[in-house]
Amino acid sequence: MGRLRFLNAGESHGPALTAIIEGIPSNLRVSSEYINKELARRQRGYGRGGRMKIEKDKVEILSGVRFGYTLGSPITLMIKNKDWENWKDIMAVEGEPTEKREIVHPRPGHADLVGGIKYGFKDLRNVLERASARETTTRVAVGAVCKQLLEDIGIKIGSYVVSIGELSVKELIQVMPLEERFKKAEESEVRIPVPEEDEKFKKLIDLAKEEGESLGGVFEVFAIGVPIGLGSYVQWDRRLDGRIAQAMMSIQAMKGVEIGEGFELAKKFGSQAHDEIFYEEDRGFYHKTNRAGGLEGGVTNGEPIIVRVAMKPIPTLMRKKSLHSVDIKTKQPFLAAKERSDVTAVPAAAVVGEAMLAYVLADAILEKFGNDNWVEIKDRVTEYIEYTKRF
Ligand code: EPS
Repeated sequence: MGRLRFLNAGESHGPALTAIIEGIPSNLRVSSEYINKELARRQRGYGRGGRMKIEKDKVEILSGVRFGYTLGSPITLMIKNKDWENWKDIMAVEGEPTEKREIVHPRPGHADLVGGIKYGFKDLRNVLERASARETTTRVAVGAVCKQLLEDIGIKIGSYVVSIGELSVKELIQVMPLEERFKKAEESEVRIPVPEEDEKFKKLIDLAKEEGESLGGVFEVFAIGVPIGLGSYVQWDRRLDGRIAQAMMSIQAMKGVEIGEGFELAKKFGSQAHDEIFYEEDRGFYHKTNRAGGLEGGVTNGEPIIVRVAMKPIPTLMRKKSLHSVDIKTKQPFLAAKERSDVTAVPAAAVVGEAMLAYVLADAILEKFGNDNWVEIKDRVTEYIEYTKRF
C-alpha cells in the first residue's frame, strides 16, 4: 500500500525460495545473521514434521546490500531447499512429467481441489507445491529486514501462542506484561508464555499425532514503541488495522483476526469498551487501558498494537480413515491424500505473524517519513515523536 513491496517465489520442493523487497531505504544496517536467527525461530516448535529435520534455513543476500548496509536498491533474498536433492526428478524444470508422487485425492481444507480446477491441473502436486506454508520462509526473511529497520527506531515486535486445540493459557497470562509473555514464550517448546504448561500441550500434540490428527490454535502478535499516527482514516485502504488484518489472513491456514479485545468488545457498553485519554508532559498523550489494541480510526495511537490470529488445523491428516474426498480422475469416492506434514504449526505461524506485522509497520513508517536515506529518515522520526508530545 505504502512505499514498500515484496514478491516471493519458489515451490516447497523446488531448488530454492526467493524474495525481492523494494523500497527499503539506503544506509540501513542489515545482517544475514539476524535474518538466520529469525529463520531458525520459524523452524522450531513441538509438533513439526520430518521436513524440519532436513532443512536448516539460511539466507543468501544476492542484491541491495553492500558491506552490511542497504543501497536503496531491491534486496534479493534466497533460501535453498535442502530437500530439493530428493525431489530433483519429481520437480524438474525440463523433461517429461512423472506420475511419481502425483496427487489426485484432494485434501478437504487445502487448496488442492480449488487450485487444480482454477489452474487446470490433474496432478494436484502443482497446487500444493506453491500453496504450501514453506513459502512463509521468505516472509520471515523479509520480515527480518523490516524488523532491523523498526528496531533502529525503538519499535519491537513479538508473539506468543495462546492456545492449541482446546488447551489455552489465556487466563494465566492476563496480567503478564507483553514483553515478558514474549520472553517466556521463547523458552517454551510450543511458544506459550507459561513454559511450565509445556508438558500438557506436548501431550495433546502427541495424542493428535498418534491419532493421525492435526491441531490449530490461536497466537498473538504485538508491537511496542509504535509512534502515534501511522496509517490513516482518510481512505479505506490506508487504514492500518485493515492492512494488518489482510497481512495476517494471507498466512496459510489463518481463519480469524482480532485487534485488541476484538470480538469481546462487541459485548460491552461503550463506556467499558473505550480507552480513556490522559496527558503527562514527558510522556505525552496516553491511555491506561489498551482495549483498542493500539489502533483508533485505522491510525496508531501510541499504545502497543495487539493482534490475535486463529489458525485452523492443518488439512493433511494421517488417520487410517482420512476425510471423504473424490478421485479427480475417476470421480470415484476416495479418502483424502496423506502427505508428510506437521501435526501443528501454530508456534511457527506466530513467528510468521511477527514478520507480517513487521512488514506492514515498516511500510507505514516509510509512508509517513519518506524512503530514500535511512539516516535522514531516522532524524525525522525523532523530531516527530517530540512533536507528538508537545502537540
Ligand atoms: C507443508 C508440508 C510439510 C511442512 C511444510 C508445509 O512439508 P513437506 O511436504 O516437505 O513434508 O513441513 O512446511 C515447511 C516445509 C516449512 O518450511 O514450514 C504444506 O503442505 O503446507
